[in-house]
Amino acid sequence: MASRSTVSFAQRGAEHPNPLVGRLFEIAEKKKTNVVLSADLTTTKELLTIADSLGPHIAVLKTHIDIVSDFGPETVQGLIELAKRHDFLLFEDRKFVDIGNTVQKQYKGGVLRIHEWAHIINASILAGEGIIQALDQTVRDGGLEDRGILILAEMTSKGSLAVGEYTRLSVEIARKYPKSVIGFVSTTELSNHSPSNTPTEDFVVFTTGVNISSKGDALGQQYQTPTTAMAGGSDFLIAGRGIYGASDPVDAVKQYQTAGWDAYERRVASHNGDKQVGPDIN
Ligand code: 5BU
Repeated sequence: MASRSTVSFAQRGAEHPNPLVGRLFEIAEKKKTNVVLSADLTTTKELLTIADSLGPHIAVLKTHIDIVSDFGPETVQGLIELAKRHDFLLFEDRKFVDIGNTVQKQYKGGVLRIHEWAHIINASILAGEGIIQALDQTVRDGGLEDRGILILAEMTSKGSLAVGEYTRLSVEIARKYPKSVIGFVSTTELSNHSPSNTPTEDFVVFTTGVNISSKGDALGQQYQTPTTAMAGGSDFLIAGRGIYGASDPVDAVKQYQTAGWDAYERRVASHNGDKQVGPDIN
């Protein structure tokens, strides 16, 4: 994969064949943020309250909708309304992992009806290519232009088995589904795992495990800072407890926004030979 990480989001959005990616980069440029809030709250009220207060500072809101204890139509309606009001995308971190036939039902149906409201979903290739084929089919047959899949190419938890050949195959499978696979959840850009001859290939890199003040938790989570993630080729920084768990979440999200955006601007500027962009703060 040719590296696109030093190209501006505006240019990448304008040149990208997938309209959802165009919209994502447009939102990021307009709001000057590449923060994805991992809103791992467990009641509808808490989820919608944090989405409303932090919405102006984020590009994407990531949910684990199955941990919301009082999930119902008002949960989804609230998320859709706030996404429109504050202009962010919705990403359900469902981590689909089953056979194709089952994931189609999990994506479209059940009580969660994820396909109806989540712009972005993610899936693991553990079950083989059929899972991506099945989700791709649902995305394309669903008649909705703004849906995209991220492949879980790496994970941030200690001892993760999503490494090496697994990661390389994630990239190869992604290339076969350009209409629906928009990128990866990975800790770095994956250009070295499987080089491509297509210079315009542009997978978006979402990086979890981002935290300014902690190195990890007691259950195996491992963190890096916004700056190291951006230096490694990340495009969008996914942060949860570092933001919503802070004593002042609005203040915290602004710190992540500034750190992420400054690092992005530095990356693009240094490639263009211009070093006069903001200090390296985190
Ligand atoms: P945290 O509070 O910033 O640690 O939350 C991280 C979120 O990202 C949480 O929702 C996880 O389920 C999610 N996550 C992760 O931490 N690591 C990964 O490799 C992947 C997802 Br994929």
